[in-house]
Amino acid sequence: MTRETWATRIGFILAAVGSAVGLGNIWRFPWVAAENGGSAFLAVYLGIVLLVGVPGLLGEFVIGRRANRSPAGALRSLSGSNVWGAWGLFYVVTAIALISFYSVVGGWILRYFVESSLALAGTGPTYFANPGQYFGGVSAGLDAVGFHVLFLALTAIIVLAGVRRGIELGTKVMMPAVLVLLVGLAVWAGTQSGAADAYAFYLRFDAATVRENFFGVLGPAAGQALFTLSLGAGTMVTYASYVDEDRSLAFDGTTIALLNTAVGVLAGLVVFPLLFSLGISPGETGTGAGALFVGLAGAFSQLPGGVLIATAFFAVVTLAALSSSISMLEIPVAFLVDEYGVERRTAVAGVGSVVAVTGSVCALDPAIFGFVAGTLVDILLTAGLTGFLVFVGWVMGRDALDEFRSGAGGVATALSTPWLFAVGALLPVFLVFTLLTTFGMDARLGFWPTVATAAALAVVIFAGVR
Ligand code: TYR
Repeated sequence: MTRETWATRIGFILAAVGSAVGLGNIWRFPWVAAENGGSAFLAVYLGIVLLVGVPGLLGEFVIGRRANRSPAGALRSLSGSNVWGAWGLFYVVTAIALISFYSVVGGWILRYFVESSLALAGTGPTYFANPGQYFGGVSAGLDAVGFHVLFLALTAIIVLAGVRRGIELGTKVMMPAVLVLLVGLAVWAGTQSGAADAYAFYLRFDAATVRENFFGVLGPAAGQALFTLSLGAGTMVTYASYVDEDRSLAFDGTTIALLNTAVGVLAGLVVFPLLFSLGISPGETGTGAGALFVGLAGAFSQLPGGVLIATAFFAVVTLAALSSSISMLEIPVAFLVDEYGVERRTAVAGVGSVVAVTGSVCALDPAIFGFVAGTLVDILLTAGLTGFLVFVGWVMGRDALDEFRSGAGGVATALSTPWLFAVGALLPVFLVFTLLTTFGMDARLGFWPTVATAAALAVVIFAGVR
């Protein structure tokens, strides 16, 4: 059987944007930012998106398009080494960890969407009445398991339909809807009473805080940047493996990262005015998984037309989450299809059943959920991207340059050699050190001198070898 490819260029870009834009932009970003110093976080985060995210994204693209295989097969076939092939299994595990917690949150959101729609139609219970209590019910017990499975089933149906008729067609419908609704919501949010305060909170640049908090926010900022760009699990390797044209990966990658960042900023322009219109600043809602749900539902309950706004908002989040969860499920599915010739149907059913169970564990146990969503995923994605980049720099080398340049314009071609140094030497050093900060190592190591020395050494060694 011939391997599927994207039907159109815009199809690939929208699928990748669909993967990138998700709960990471709308749900995770506000509370990670609130936990890590607000706008200080935003500044560090934007820098990391440009300097680490985009080059990293291109690293994954180069592997995927070169190999036309999903991550495990790609690493083995490009290197000819079973050790790399075995490391490739890491990505299958990462993808399963990701979708296990992601489809739980997806389930909560689906429930909010369903109940807002019912309330809009005048038939549902008014779930806004006590937002805290309502969220407690949504996020616990069999209710949470049921909606997790439902969300997973929706994801599976799209993946089942294949690359063109499922993922490409689905994201071609979902992404424009997300963009239009989100812009509409942002405009509406701008008319609310709290908007000016919200913008002041969200967009102010506080240089002192950046300086004081730099070390503390580095790890979470890097984690968030990788998460939001869908890096480190192999989604972008897999999606690029369905690209069959010579077009500029650098152009596509930059477009995808910019669109994703724009949606993140836009989501803040919706979320923060809503919270502020109630007079709650994000710091006060507390942080953690549920804060945003409780805060927003509280806002919806008090605003004129709140049910309508709630329905539109949760529609956006549901679509954004779905277009991301399909890109997670596609990783293990493509692995089984590519490496073992398993039929797509069987692969989806098999992986889906596993995630139904692992996700239910997350849904039922808040401690496990918190560990997976907060710590484990950051560690796995950081380690995963490091693996890909070391591979691009040290194993692919010249081939990576060729692949990067194939279809690229003048600017991208000129940047290709610096890019290879970045992915082969600088970024792995950076990522390893952010991993260490996650484990609280920075103070002991004398952080920056060590990073600088290690980076310089890596560049010299890399230049010598290449
Ligand atoms: N980028 C997605 C979001 O922001 C999450 C995601 C992470 C999707 C890793 C895929 C992936 O491989 O919601």
